[in-house]
Amino acid sequence: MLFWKKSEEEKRAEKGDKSAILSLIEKGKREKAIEILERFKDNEELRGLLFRLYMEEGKYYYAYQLIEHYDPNLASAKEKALIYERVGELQKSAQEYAKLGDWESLKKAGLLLWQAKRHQEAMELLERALKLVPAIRRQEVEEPIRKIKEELGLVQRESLLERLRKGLKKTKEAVEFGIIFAGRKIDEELFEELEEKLIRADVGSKTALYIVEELRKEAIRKNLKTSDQLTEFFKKLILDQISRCEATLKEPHDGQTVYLFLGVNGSGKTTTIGKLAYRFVREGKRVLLVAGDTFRSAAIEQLDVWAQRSGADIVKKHEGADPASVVYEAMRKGTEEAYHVIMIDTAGRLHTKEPLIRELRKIRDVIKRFLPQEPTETLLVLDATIGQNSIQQAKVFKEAVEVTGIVLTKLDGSAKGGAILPICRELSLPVKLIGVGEGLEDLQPFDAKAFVDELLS
Ligand SMILES: Nc1nc2c(ncn2[C@@H]2O[C@H](COP(=O)(O)OP(=O)(O)OP(=O)(O)O)[C@@H](O)[C@H]2O)c(=O)[nH]1
Ligand SMILES: [Mg+2]
Repeated sequence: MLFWKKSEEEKRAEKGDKSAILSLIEKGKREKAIEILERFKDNEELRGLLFRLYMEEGKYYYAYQLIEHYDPNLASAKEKALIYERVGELQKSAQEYAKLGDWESLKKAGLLLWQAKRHQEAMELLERALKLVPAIRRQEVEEPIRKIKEELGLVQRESLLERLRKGLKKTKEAVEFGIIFAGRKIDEELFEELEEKLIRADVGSKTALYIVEELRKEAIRKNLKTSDQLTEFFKKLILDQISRCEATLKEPHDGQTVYLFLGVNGSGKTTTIGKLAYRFVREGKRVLLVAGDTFRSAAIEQLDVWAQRSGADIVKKHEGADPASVVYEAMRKGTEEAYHVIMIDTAGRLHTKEPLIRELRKIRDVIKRFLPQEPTETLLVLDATIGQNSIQQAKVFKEAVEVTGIVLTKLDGSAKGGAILPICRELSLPVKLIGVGEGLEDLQPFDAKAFVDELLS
């Protein structure tokens, strides 16, 4: 009886009976409903229904065909903005966002036009957004404006080196190598002072002693009189310690590239993901952020803000959700919708060591179930302000999963930049990125030579 009723209903639906089609949808037979509705695109009412289904199912390209070839009035400005964006019609999308008029839509429109290389129009929209944006979110609009001005040559671009210089300011002020090596007499006092400064910069006492000993020997060997004659040798000693840790981030490859981020609370994982997302989106990649840190709702919200700032998409669940299930959903979406880059944020509560290790392994296994070769990078994020103390933390993460590199954050806020020496030696992991500030562009590759040159300039 039931079976008969069902097929009767389907028969009516097949003939374009709206209530029968609605009933199919209600029963979850959405694909069937879509298949039927596609034969009735000329019927205004059914076309509207088909459009709704396309939108709900995320079939933007089909929705796009409907509004382009049948009826532009099917979609609201907001829907059109989304559809055009998804099919890569950046200018059209921007036009629709601009119509909405609120600051976030204006910003979005500006970013899209910028991506479409229409700098002047992008600036105009962003300037409009700037007039409406609440004070605490102002930076989100100011940053792209500054960037566009840089690209247009209207303002001087801040170089990597300048940012690194700012980033190492605190460590430099604490050690003042410049003064020590400014032609002072070579004597015991000099070596003692140098050793103390090296320790203050957190290079570790053993390394400090080793470096000073080597300098002493060199001074005797070459009968040197003033400290400036030791500068190059000192640089070389430091460089010897850190150059083997220099490595660059593996860039996104064809297909989906997954980056997994580990690290204790507050080390800078979410911020680093945000900065990288910003870079990848600017390079034209589709980026998916994954809120795998479900421990605090604030952590999820923070990643959400970064997704908006950078123009990436996000997969998130409620606070307390199983992180591996968030990752599962993200991997499904990421592979089905062919995102280029998937970046996974995780929680790092060290006081629960065993559960933490289990959780991280579970996340890794979920990734591998979808993409056996991934993650391309598993990055351990360490906070430079706690210097050498981060080494112990790092070991727990290394025990959990295979770490491919370190991101050393907050160098700008730290006088312990020297900790990079013991970090490099004891963890035997390459340093792939360094964080030198809170801005979108304050993340850079680790260039050992530039690092040492800056520290000693
Ligand atoms: N000055 C400076 N601050 C940074 C840098 N990287 C991160 N921060 C700041 O450090 C704080 C913590 O960063 P998050 O990205 O929230 O750290 P997290 O690892 O995600 O922390 P939880 O989500 O609490 O586990 C934030 O206030 C960031 O703005 C950096 O390179 N320089
Ligand atoms: Mg976080």
